[in-house]
Amino acid sequence: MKNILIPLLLILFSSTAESQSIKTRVLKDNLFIPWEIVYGPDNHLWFTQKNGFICRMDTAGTRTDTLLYEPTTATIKETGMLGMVLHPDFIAHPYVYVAWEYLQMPDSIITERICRYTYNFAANSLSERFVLIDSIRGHKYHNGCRLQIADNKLFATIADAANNDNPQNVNTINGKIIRINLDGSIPEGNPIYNSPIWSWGHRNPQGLVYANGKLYSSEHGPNTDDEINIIKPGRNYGWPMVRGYCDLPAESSFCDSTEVTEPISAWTPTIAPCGIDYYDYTLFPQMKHSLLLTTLKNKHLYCLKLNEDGTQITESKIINEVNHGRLRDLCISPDGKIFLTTSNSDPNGGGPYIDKIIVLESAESGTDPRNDFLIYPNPAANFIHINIPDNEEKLTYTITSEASGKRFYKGTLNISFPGIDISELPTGTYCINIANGKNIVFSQSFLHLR
Ligand SMILES: [Ca+2]
Ligand SMILES: [Ca+2]
Repeated sequence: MKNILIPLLLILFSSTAESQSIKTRVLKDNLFIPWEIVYGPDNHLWFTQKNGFICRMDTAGTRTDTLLYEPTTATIKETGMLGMVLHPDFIAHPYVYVAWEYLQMPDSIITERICRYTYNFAANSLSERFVLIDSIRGHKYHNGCRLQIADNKLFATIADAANNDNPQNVNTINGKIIRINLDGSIPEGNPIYNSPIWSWGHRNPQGLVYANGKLYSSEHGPNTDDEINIIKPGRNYGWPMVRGYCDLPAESSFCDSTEVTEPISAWTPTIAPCGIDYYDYTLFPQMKHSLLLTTLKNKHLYCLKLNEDGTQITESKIINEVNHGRLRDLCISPDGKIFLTTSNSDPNGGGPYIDKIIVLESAESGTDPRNDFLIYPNPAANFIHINIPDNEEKLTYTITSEASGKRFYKGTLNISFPGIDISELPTGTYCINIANGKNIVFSQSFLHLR
């Protein structure tokens, strides 16, 4: 009996220790297809909406600001304000990269561009549009547009624009994944000289994440064979000659002659895979070292466990707690919470805006740490923003030099837009104290760089 009991107890113990139950919560409602969501270094959620908006929201969902609206955004079917990524050194280079479609006149041709905007911390807005690539052929279906930055290079998925001739033709960037410098120029080391093309043979890749030294993508197949691929330079991913694996006779001969790279996972029936991200946090230990994948058609969040070196998927699980219809994209906060966006509104914009941002939290966690004070950015250049909890009504602040103890500023916070212009402060380390009456309720150091 003893011999049986001990292994049983070990199994029970290890399963509870390795798994954390999940609760979902709606953070924001009444959105229109938030196509991309990014967790920013300012501890805010940045998201696009397909109808031309770029927005920024605190992680409690209490305040959402429109940073930019592009009125020329095309919104028919799959076009719109789509992929977005922030510069990896955002405080020094507050650049936001976005891929979107517009109608090129006079013939109303659906055209895609990738451009960069600059975030102004004081004004809390985006401006200074700088175009990196323009005149990419778009279509009402198949526009790709997922962006990712790795090694200071911008990767973008460019779909086939619903034309099967594109993916195997290296004279067009449609049906490709491209790699460019952060100023739009073509980097050295791309597989084709003076071309942004990094890989080809793609149909409509809708997810892209860099992790484990690898670039993973999700891709929509036709009526069969949705895929997860590991993207390598100069490789052919097969479309339209190959769907999924090289497993049919006609595919095999093409695969042998052109060295097609097969996916690491394929789904038939299709699931319509979309945004992907890499999870390696302790909050949900059951998801450690996995790709998380949102899907549109079958409306699930997938957890795809990777093998040790990240080259294979060893297990695919559906996160059953997520039940909010079609899922478009996700991001993960540094403390391991998962933020999802839905895609249930009519894509042409004709109906009500019913999309949401959902957060996955630990069901065991108690108080919500996000309803706390927070200052950002840190280091700060000209302006610091302050997150304040919902229930605060009147707060005062002081800013003192940590080196000399000299007090530089004091005042009353504007509760509806709490922030302080610090552009006149000398470079140095300061302490901000925030008080409610005579009680200091928050105190933190920050670095000011002029
Ligand atoms: Ca393929
Ligand atoms: Ca196949």
